[in-house]
Amino acid sequence: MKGLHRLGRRRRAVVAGLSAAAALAGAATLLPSSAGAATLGTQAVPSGRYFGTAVAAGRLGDSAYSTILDREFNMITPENEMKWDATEPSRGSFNFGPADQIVSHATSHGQQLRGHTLVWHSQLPTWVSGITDAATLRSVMNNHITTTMAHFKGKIHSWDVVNEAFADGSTQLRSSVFQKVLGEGFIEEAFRTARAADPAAKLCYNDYNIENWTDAKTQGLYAMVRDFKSRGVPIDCVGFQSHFGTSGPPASFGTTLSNFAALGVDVQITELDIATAPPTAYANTVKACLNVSRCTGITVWGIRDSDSWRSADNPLLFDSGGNPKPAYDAVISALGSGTSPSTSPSTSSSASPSASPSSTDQPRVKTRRVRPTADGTTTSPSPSATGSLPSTFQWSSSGVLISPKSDASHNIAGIKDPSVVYYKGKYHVFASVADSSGYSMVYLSFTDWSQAGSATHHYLDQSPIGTGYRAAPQVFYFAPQDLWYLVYQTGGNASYSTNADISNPNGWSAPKGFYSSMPAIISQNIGNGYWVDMWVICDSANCYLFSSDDNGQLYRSQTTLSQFPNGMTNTVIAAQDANRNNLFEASNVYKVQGKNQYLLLVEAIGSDGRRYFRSWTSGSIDGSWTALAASESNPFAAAGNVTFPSGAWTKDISHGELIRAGYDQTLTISPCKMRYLYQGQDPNASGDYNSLPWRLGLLTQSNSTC
Ligand code: 9MR
Repeated sequence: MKGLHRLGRRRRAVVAGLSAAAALAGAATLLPSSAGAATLGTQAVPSGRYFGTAVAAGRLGDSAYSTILDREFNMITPENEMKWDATEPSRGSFNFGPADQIVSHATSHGQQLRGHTLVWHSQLPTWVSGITDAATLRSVMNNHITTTMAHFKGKIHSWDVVNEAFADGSTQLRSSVFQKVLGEGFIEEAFRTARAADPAAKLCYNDYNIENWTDAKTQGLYAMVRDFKSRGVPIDCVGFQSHFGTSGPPASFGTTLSNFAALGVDVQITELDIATAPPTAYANTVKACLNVSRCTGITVWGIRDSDSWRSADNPLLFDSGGNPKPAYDAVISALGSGTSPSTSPSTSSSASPSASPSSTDQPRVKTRRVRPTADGTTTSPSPSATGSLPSTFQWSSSGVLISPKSDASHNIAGIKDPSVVYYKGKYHVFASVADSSGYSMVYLSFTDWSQAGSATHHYLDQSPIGTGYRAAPQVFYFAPQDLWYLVYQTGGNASYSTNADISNPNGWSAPKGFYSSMPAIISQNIGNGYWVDMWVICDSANCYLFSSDDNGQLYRSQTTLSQFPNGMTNTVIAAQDANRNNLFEASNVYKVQGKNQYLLLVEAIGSDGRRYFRSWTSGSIDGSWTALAASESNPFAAAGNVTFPSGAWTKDISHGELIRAGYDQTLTISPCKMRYLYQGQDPNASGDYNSLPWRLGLLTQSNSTC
């Protein structure tokens, strides 16, 4: 990271970092309850899912209600407050008051939000249902979507863009003003408008009676989603309302979820309630979701039976007195068993973990190259994983392990942005080196951390990588090509070099760009930021390139595994925060060993101006991301959750990398006894950002339970 031309802005950003974490699209900032007894939300988090409820603004003042809400749920759907009759009761006159009340409750309690709903035939004011002219209705619909989404921009995890558009018992759309006046194309138009309005929100189609696979309505919707995906119409998720009778979900519910997921959309259970709340029916519903890795969360449609739209059925998890019912225990226990969901056909997240160099590491071509499987010393000394990621972290830091080494042609102020793999009995570290005149990169290797300080520094500007601005390296072995890749930034592009032998610093090829130019979505959002910190991770089908803009956006592009490194396209905003300090730079994405789970780390700037890391998890690389330890008070890593037995040499826990369990393109980590190589600096240092005395140290997790 960190361009030459960034000096002034860096300092301003540090000073500006005063506000508390704002809600982040695609990721909440806090867990709803502190560590302790299992709750619905905390039980869902380890598998990368959320557990939500519908909330009525009018009940927030009922403390029995809000106590359960904040203890149990980490996702909120406003039950009625975002519907058209509430938000735009007369044309062009918007009222977001009741919805804002819920949003503000969610934000201050670290809960994410589902937006419900933008285009629906019901709860639609008569001024809309009476429109007969297509041009008027089109403009009214698009304005409603744009204005509503703009108001909540950056705060909504998923929007129900279109609700209940299909007719019961049919593959066709139901009759509605939208269908009659605009034709069936209104759905596509609504989704396109929605994407433009808030590119970071997941866009869902939501409906009921679509849970049974063979139902005509299910099939009609399936055909529409397949068509949308094949034509690039922006749809990210399908919401299955799941208002069930006493027998609970149909036997084919799991098939339905996985078949939709296989189209390349997330699936969510959005309005679950079951007449009389039989525990087994609830458990079966939860398990159906857990069995599909793209089933990203479950929302029940209300908290207590007395809060339900069908209260006579007593369909919820808490009785009217707020006591958990037997169904609650069944859900808690089903969630607890679901931390390793089986794979849906849609995802490739079941890619073999790379801890053992046996599977993905098999080279296709026999060459002179040094192969990672050449001896038995290739496995990282990371513990093998049978555990799960915790939701709070504690670390112990080493002192400074690696300092810059200047030579006749390099007068280095700081060593930064390390990337590290353990391969053939050695740690191989790549890092940026900075001084007031610019950035280049360095390579060193050593057998043990006690040797790190004495390792030789090889300056990569002497390799074909060459001189000029090169920074923030990431190294991995790309098994399909039996080749090492170094990914780094070169100012105007994300670049890479390759090398047959990681231990040969002169073997790197000259830089090549991943893109022909900065993707449009980045130039549209980067503002005064900088395009930094490129990061590649692959599953068994695709490779993804993440980057940051120091302006609140995390971007993601993708290509197929077979095309890599060519074909990086479809750049989208993977996460966004209105306060750039909350989502600043140095993002890492890892595969968690033994699970269909990914871990996202993003460096943030705290209210004290110091750097720290936030974390999220997801069942797939393309999200959605659920908060893990994502706030200043519960960070992934910050000075506050790190002890320094050999002296507190830094208050910044900044740009670095986890020590991986393997070294290939899957970037697999163990969730146990984690170690993080990071950059820190003397807290009293000041001056130009690029001349700060950054040094490298190693965090070791001290609260690992596995
Ligand atoms: O729970 C909602 C209830 O308070 C409203 O009176 C009703 C009005 O239509 O909508 C209920 O929520 C519905 C949701 O928005 C869409 N799917 C069906 C839900 C239950 O009717």
